[in-house]
Amino acid sequence: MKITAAFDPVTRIEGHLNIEITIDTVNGLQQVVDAKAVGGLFRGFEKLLIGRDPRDAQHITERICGVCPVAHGLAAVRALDIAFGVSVPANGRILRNLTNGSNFVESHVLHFYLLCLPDYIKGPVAAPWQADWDIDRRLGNADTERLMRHYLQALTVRRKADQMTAVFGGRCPHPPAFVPGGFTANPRPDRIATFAAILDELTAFIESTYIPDVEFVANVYADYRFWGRGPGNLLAYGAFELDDAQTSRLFAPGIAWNGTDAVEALDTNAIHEHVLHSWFRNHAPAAPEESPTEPQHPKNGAYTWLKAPRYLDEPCEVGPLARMWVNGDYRQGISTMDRHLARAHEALKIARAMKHWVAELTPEGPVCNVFVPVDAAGAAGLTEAPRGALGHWVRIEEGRIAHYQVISPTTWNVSPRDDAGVPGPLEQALLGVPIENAEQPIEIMRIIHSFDPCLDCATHVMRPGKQAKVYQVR
Ligand code: NFE
Repeated sequence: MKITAAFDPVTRIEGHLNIEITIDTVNGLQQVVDAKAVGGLFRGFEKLLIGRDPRDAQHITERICGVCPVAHGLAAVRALDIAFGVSVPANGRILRNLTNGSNFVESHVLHFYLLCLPDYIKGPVAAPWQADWDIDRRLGNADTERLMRHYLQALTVRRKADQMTAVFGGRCPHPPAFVPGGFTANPRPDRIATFAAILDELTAFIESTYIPDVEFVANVYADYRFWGRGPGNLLAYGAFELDDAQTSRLFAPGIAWNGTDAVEALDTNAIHEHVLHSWFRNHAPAAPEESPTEPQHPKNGAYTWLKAPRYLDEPCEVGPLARMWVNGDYRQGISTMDRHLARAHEALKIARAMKHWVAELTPEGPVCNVFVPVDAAGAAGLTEAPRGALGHWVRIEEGRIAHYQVISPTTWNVSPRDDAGVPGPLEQALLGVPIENAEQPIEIMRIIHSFDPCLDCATHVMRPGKQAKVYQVR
């Protein structure tokens, strides 16, 4: 029997995501035969930036999200560095890296413990944290209790990581210290000491707790190394500049096709946005520097507010696994569990790098070069957010923002079908996944969560011809 189900909205993510799936029996096995990812909110920041002073861009775009504001501030000022033709002094570059790096650590710890772990352990049933589903949870009491203790520890770790972001960033979320030409915070010795001391604590947690916990769960649920692959194309813009010319980075940019080890150089001209299945006015695939943001709802054949970014017209996964793969740090596989493993090991790589960077700061040294706003320019600010490749494209005319386009990581991963009808990465990752109990399809949630989508809470499941069945998590 064919069953259509909708998770609306998906819980334990950020934002509003609805996943519609069709489950059918193929070769005697009940599995997902179709999936649609539906982004339920129109973002519209591109529209509200038009006509603004470009110097406001980082402060406004940081408000796109409370989880990854740092990366948006960084992408905005990277675009403005280029537009204004201003370089960044060493201190400014390092302070940007440290503030972004601490947000990565916070976000990765949040993701594993608070957003994903409840899919695998039987904790207390509490809405909307965990449903009373009778599903395959494979851990005994001792392991469950240990992981629950670590869950609680992770709350403190997150707070401390946010403190680190605020040490130089000024506050968290939405640190105001990002400016074109560098950063505004003075790396005073006391701030350096505070940052370094918290970093040591967090690094110890990643080494002794986070990585062993992810490896433990990945071993117990080893079958999830076979499920949730997606298209296998892994794309990274690169991030964490290591020199003042900004030519070498902790994570280099690149693209690996279909899970191969061969990494190609990235050509940003090959990025286009498709909107045939999105609630935007139809246009041919367009480069982000010129693609319009004209909402049209309802629209025939459209089902989401997310556009479909494509590289050389192909869907690509972005995120920790893509970065670690492109850089040769993790190549065990592409799957639900590989995403968790790559993310945890990435947290350690960044934490260890931050230890060096914080020692490279020159206390009281210059943090920012003087910039002069220009009347006309166009530029792209490409970087990495915790969830993957992030780009801001800006065009300035008569001293004001004439065009702005943001392609966030989740737009890559949770994109809909493109103009050729090819599903997005998450949609593809759900196809063929065996479902043990269509009433409680936990397999779907585990795969969705592995992408760490930023879109938000309660789950319903619907069947054709029947009223919406709402799973209220009480
Ligand atoms: Ni709202 Fe974000 C990250 C960005 S996801 S969390 O990481 O950019 O699209």
